[in-house]
Amino acid sequence: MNISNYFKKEIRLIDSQLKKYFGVSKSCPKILNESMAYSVFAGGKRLRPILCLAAARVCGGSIKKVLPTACALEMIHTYSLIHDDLPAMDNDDLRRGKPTSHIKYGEGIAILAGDGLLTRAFEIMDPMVVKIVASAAGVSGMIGGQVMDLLMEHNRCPANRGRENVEYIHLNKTAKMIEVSLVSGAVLSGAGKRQIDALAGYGRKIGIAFQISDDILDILGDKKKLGKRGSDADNEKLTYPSVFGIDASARKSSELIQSAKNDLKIFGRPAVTLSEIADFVINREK
Ligand code: GRG
Repeated sequence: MNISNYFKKEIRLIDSQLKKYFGVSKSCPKILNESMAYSVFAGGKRLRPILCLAAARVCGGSIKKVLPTACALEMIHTYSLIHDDLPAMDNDDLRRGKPTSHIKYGEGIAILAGDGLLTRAFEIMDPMVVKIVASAAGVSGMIGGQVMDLLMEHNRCPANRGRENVEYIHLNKTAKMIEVSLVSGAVLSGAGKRQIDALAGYGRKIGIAFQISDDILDILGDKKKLGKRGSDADNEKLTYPSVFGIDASARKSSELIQSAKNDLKIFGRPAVTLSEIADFVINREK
């Protein structure tokens, strides 16, 4: 099966499970349920749940067991995007080709939709991985990275700290959630240390490469395909291209992908899908 058909099949599986979490509930206000579902089903690539399931597949795990955690990772990711788009953060009005949550529902509901998705995620994920996911999403992970991203806006990064700070941002804001998507799939599949370490290394590297390619797409990408306007320049963000230039950034992301693919060697032939996902990370148009 080619990679695009593989993605389509996995997205169908993930979406059919995700839908189960957004049925009508007497205790959850209708507008909250609607706003959470609006962003979750706005057409994301589902990269994190796809990686979680791919790790389970390569480790011989049960998809049924891992699927709720895969959905929880997508909920955390979607919460982060809703909050990232708020006026106090990146102030974006378009995401996944649709008006952002605060444009559609107002700021208060958008903040609460994000909060709702984050807490619901911890309700549905497997208790075995709560700690590692919380750590990747938390203050020494995605939130820490986002804080540094915010602090460094409007060219506030000292010239001699560009490399150190952009590496911190990419690792924490983006790569740790991608890494934990793989590690949680492996842990829930009973993988051994060697397998977990290999998937962690692969995840961290494709995660950094993913954010570098996001930075490049923000400059060069087709905004229609991306479904967002690209606000890095307006916000004078500290990005890979702003520190190293576009060519060196593209070279760095290719090197990371090559090295990530080397980490898969211990799995042999069954890791071919993960290897193709790594290529997708830097060849994608959205
Ligand atoms: C706690 C107030 C508060 C805010 C947290 C942590 C955070 C806000 C925002 C982080 C946003 C973030 C992780 C941005 C960078 C990651 C990135 C490249 C996101 C886009 O991911 P894709 O391309 O999106 O996978 P789709 O739409 O395909 O799911």
